[in-house]
Amino acid sequence: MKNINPTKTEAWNKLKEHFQEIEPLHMKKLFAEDENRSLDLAIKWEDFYLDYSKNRITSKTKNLLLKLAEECKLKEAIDSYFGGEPINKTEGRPVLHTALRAGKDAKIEVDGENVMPEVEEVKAKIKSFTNEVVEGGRKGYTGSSFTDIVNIGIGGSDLGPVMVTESLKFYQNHLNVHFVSNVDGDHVHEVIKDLNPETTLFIIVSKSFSTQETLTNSTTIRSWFLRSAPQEAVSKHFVAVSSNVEKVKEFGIDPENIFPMWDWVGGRFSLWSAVGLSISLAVGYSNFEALLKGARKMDEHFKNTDFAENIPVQLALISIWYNNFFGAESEALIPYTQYLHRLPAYLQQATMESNGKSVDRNGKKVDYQTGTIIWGEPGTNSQHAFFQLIHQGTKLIPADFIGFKHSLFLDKEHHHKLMANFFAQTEALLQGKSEEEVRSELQQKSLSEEEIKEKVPFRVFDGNKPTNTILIEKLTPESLGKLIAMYEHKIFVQGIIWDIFSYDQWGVELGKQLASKILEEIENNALQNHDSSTKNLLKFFIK
Ligand code: G6Q
Repeated sequence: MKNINPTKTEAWNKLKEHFQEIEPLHMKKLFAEDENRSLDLAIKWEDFYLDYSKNRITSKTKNLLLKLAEECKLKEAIDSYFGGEPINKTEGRPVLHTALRAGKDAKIEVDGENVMPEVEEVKAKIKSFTNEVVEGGRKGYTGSSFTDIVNIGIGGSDLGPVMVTESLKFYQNHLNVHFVSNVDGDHVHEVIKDLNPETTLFIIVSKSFSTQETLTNSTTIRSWFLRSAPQEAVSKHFVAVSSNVEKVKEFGIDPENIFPMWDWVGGRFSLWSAVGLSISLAVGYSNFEALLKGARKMDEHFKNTDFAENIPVQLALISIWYNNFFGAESEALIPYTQYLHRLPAYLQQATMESNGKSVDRNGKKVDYQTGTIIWGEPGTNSQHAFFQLIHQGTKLIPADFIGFKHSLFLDKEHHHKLMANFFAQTEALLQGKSEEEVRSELQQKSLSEEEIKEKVPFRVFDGNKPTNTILIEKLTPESLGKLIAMYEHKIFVQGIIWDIFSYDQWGVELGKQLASKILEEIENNALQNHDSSTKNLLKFFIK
């Protein structure tokens, strides 16, 4: 991969000049001047309809952003990404979550060896295990079938599976799936308090098998389990997903019950691997396959489509436009379906852990903005919560609105109301409400001129607030796979253009190191040197 400082490109400098023209313009004017705008700035692909016309861009902006992608050698970088080159250079690994969904006919090499046979082998293991558990053939130590599954993992070994199982709840079978992640003992005790050890299956998910939270929770759960079950029952009730086979065996898990994963799959992109075992159990293997298929289709679209019509590329470039030229700091993600309520949390990790970097690929401090802050909640709930700030606050918050043409329970009355809000919000954000409009509304209420004058300023909406609308036919495992992969590739494109390494996460290490030192001090009641703030807090805690 080439290391190109984006701010030194010709396109960047032209974008800087172009920003001066665009910044004062209202999108209303852009729509009024061009009746084809909403068709030109939209992409229809499979069951997806992306409308990005409600953005503060013109065709010139689009062309300059495409030029930026070209100058930053995006095409070449995509080839390196899918081709298995070690693009995660600071950890010396390729980034191949795309191989997990590439299909059995693909050939993808790591160090000269095709990884696909191994990938397919693990998938076959996930399939047979899932079928045995779902159909009830696999039994617990007293001969009962499983009713409950507990996924024990954190970060990438938790957020993806939680988000997908929540998103696909409509497709869920009889198994109840629970997640334990936090080292907070109240989390694990709250989850296990109502579980029956005889009918519960535990999946320990830890790529490294050395994560404090996961090992602590697993040990607590195993002790709880052994209070009623004999030692030999552990092999029937505990399985693990890890790349550290030795450590899993040390924990006492039967080697038969280990689902391998690989160094070339990053934690936050691992739900497509055996890390997604809880997903497969919850919705059945065929739905898990459909999820992978959706992601594969998005991979193909991303790899093979001209950048001008390429969904992840367009989303990434528009986001760079706001982040680096408008100075926007965050992006909101508003799914208009309750099922996707964990998508913002999932994408917080995927986006912020990947692109929250301030050193470029040459090891130099950057002097431009990188990673955006992601946040959001489902609509319409969010409308009654933080939309005030998006509509009338001082900050520019570009937002993605994700909606579905069909609901799952087919309740038309609800769905029409939901979607009316979906369309109304992006329109309101675009149009705003002018002083004249507010005035005439108040005049109709027969208010005095003085009252009107006093009320007007608070009721005006500037509008001109950018949104992308992603309208999808229906929430299915396949469309969800496409949606997640779409954001994964958006993250990749941004990392390439910002000239940073998106696939490491050194920033999470320092806190971990300090925590293990402080833990020792707490346990031995022997405080070492700290800043006075930390010291006094620790004294208060220990006393
Ligand atoms: C993700 C990160 C991180 C990781 C967790 C859990 O990309 O690497 O969130 O997934 O720290 O790690 P283990 O799976 O090794 O327990």
